[in-house]
Amino acid sequence: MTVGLRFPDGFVWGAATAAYQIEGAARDDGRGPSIWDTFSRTPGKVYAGHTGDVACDHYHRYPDDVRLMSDLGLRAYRFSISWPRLQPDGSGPVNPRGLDFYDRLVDELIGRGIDPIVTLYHWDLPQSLEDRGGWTHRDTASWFAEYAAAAYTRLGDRVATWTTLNEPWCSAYLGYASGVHAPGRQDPAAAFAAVHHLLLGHGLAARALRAAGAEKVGITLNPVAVLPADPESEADAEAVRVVDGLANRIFFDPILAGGYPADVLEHMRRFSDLAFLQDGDEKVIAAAIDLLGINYYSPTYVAGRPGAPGGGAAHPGTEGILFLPPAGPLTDMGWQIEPAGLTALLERIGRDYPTTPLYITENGAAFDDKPGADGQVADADRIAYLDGHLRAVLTAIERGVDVRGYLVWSLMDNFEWAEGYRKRFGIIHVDYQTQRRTPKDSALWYRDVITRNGLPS
Ligand code: PNW
Repeated sequence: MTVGLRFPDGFVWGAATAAYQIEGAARDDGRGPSIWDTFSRTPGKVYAGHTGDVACDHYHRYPDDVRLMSDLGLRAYRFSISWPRLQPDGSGPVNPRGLDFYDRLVDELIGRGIDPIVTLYHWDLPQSLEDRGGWTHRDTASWFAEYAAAAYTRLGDRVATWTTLNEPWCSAYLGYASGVHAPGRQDPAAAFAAVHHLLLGHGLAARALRAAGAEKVGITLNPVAVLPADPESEADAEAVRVVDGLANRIFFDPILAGGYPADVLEHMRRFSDLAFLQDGDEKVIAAAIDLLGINYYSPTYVAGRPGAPGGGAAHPGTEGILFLPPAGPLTDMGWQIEPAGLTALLERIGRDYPTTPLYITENGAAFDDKPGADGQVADADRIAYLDGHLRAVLTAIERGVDVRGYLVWSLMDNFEWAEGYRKRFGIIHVDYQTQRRTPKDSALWYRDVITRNGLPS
């Protein structure tokens, strides 16, 4: 039976954001500093010295923003909770005024029939925890579980879906190995310790949420859609295996298959004595989950080439592997546009880890959008990107992969980490001078997709 361009009944349509990227109000109501405050205020780390101090001022404008979501017909909204709003020092007493904000936001969403999907950690570690070692320090995993329980206690009566981490690949490798993200450390051994403690934090938090009664618990990963430059080449297949281990199986296998793969342990041992890996950890990390969030933007092509420099500091131990430069049509991030990469990735996950329902928790594109003379933002390139990737999702579903929902990145233009405000991912345009929001053409197109539960053919 062909489903044409329609999605399965009950498919979840929504949009995603993250606290530090949109909230602003960095010093309001007792919020403590996070590693992204420190990093963005350090000269040279973020484009043009941009910070999240004001961002989209969503902290004050959330009722208007939720109204916009409702106008677009969103069924779900994925946002993250700022840990340092809840616990200014990262552990210990909870700041009730920080929780109040999320309480009001959740009520606003529910009042408009929009399902809240919470991300507990989208990269804004409390600075005082980084001062104690951050994710290289084992206790951070336990503090994270305490924070998760505190958030659940207040919001769990209204929020059904809880995800622990967003993209631990970025937190560990960009934060601790290449240093292009906060906290900006450059030490591969620290990055592997961070990988493990992030995973352990996920497992402990999942257990705490479950014990407290959470309906659905999950995690969001950004698996690298790694493809061989030459599908016939054995050397390229070997390069794929290495990069897939380092970027993907290092997360998938502990979470979904009971432990780290032997080849990945061996890879890590080249940089670390693995003293962080203790008896029983893998059992904690393998806590059952109800959903797996997948963030996809672009594929990565690799080739086995003796003497090639490898993928740089974010890919420790990949010397001898050539990471091909992006080719063909690119987004404003310089990322290659290739929807087939998403189908391939989903099919692979569906095959190797078949029992977990998948949600696309992020997919989208940055383009250099500007309002025209009529005030509208004509972003045909973004519509084409989203249309192509939704077709790719549909293809995977037709081939039997259990994909339950799609959340576009992002609801609105926002602080794009090291790129500051110069990269625009929103389906809603934000004028940062006036904080004026303008739904782009893609937002109106998306509203139509949601209404018909499918794509215009
Ligand atoms: C994701 N990379 O970040 C994040 O979850 C979002 O907060 C972010 O705004 C979005 O994608 C767009 O960048 C990534 O360098 C940042 O491979 C960098 C990379 C991947 C994902």
